[in-house]
Amino acid sequence: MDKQKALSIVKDKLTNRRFTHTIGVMETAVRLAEQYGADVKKAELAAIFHDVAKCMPIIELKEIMEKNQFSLELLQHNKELWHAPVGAFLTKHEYGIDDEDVLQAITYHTSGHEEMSLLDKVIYVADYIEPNRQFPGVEEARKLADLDLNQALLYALKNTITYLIEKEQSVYPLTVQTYNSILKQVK
Ligand code: DGI
Ligand code: FE
Ligand code: FE
Ligand code: FE
Repeated sequence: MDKQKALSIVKDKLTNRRFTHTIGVMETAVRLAEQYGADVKKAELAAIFHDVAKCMPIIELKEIMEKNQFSLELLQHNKELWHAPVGAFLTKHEYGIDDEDVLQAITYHTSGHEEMSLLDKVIYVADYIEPNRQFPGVEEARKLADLDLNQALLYALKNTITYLIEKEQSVYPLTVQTYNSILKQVK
């Protein structure tokens, strides 16, 4: 699918603010893919679709998960996590993209997973540092991303987990497993 077609699909599904974020992720993902040698076209496509389910009502996300045998474990965890795998599902079944690398990067863009590919890492980090993001630590994450993708990823995971703990929110086990796995790759 070409870039303009993909963008026109997601524009329709997102608020203006979320679409602006998506453009930021796309541009950042392309830049990181070039820098670190990931597939630039796959990075662009995954970034465009990564939040396609983000603005759907929770009840619809839940329905899609229940009807399509998503893991019960995920249904019991925080709703914030649902849009990622559901987004990948829709990208495949509604929009016909069947590139497994792209679908995997979308599926795991919120939690990460233990064996992240270069493309998965590019999308995770691009989502975290895109230019419209504003939160404590984002400047540091951007600096790290210029130098070392794994260091940027580790920093993002550490910050996310710390933030969730400070707010007394549950941490999805896969998020912690991802942190442990990247820690090993960095040290
Ligand atoms: O969709 P975005 O806002 O662009 O970013 P995202 O998909 O990376 O994250 C969405 C939200 O998910 C964000 O508020 C942080 C939250 N999150 C990430 N990991 C976990 C999590 N929430 C819980 N409860 N547990 C996690 O492990
Ligand atoms: Fe997201
Ligand atoms: Fe993220
Ligand atoms: Fe996002």
